[in-house]
Amino acid sequence: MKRENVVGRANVEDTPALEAYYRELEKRELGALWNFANEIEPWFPQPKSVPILWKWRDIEPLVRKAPELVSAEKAARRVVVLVNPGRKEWSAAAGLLYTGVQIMNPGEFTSAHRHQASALRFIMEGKGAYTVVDGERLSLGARDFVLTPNGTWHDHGVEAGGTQCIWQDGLDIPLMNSLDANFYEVHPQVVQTPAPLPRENWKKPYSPVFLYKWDSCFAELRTEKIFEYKNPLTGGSVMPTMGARLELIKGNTRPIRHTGSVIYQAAAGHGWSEVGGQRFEWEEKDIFVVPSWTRYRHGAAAEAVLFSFNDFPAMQALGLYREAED
Ligand code: GTQ
Repeated sequence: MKRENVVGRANVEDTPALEAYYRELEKRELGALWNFANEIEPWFPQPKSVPILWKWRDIEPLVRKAPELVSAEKAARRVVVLVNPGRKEWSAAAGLLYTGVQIMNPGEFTSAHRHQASALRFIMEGKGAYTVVDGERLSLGARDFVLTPNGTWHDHGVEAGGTQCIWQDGLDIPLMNSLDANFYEVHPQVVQTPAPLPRENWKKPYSPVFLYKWDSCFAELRTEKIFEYKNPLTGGSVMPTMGARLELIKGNTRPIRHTGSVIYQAAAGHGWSEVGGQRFEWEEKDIFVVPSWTRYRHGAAAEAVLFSFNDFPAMQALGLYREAED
């Protein structure tokens, strides 16, 4: 039986009288639900985002070109954004998640600001990068993971004696804008004056730990096969809207699908993923996405590591997280 003909689903044929009626409705900013009910109430999630893989070898030359064309100061954030062809309007890499690749030369810095959107960064390469989060200065090395939780002041840069640094930014910008809940403020100083950040009686809805160094995360990953970046006070996700993890891949993972989107970066080694029937061959620094309710699995012949971040905490907070193994 065709879905359109299932009892309880709209199945109305146009007549000249109905068409005239629809024009009358339209003139008054009204609509007839039966014409679009099937679209706005799908049987299961119908993401506009498509599975997509960005090969680092394709985006790297363009990322490296940006500093030749625009200063970090003028750009404010000199970032090449990875935009899903199905979610251009929201500047999303997939679903409710934004991602971009930021590049900074030695001696460059960005000005301090804060916003309602939460940010996280996974350092791809370089020496001497730092970020200042609510006054706390953090030194960033390759494959370190750092948070800029919602509402925290942040600026960043690369020390004069460092090398060109590149990292992946992940933000929940499309979620904030879908909820019409985004705010943005510029700090009174161009860059913050570093100062210790008191941690007693931590009441914030995000992790008091902002920096997760690669070596200790990787050591735990080796034994656990999966490493979830956690808020040590709650054991839950690092921020209220986004979670992040490392996965050790060797052999094939079982196919799964779930609500919520995932943005991956290959952190070490190489392998493949099947996402919604597409096969992606990935190697270090490649970035790919899994849209909501899209079946996927990963594989690697030799040990490989995938970094990823997701919007599962937002889904769970709203009671919308669902997964299936079929
Ligand atoms: O560093 O705060 O890639 O505000 C996009 C928006 C980075 C940031 C991005 C941002 C930032």
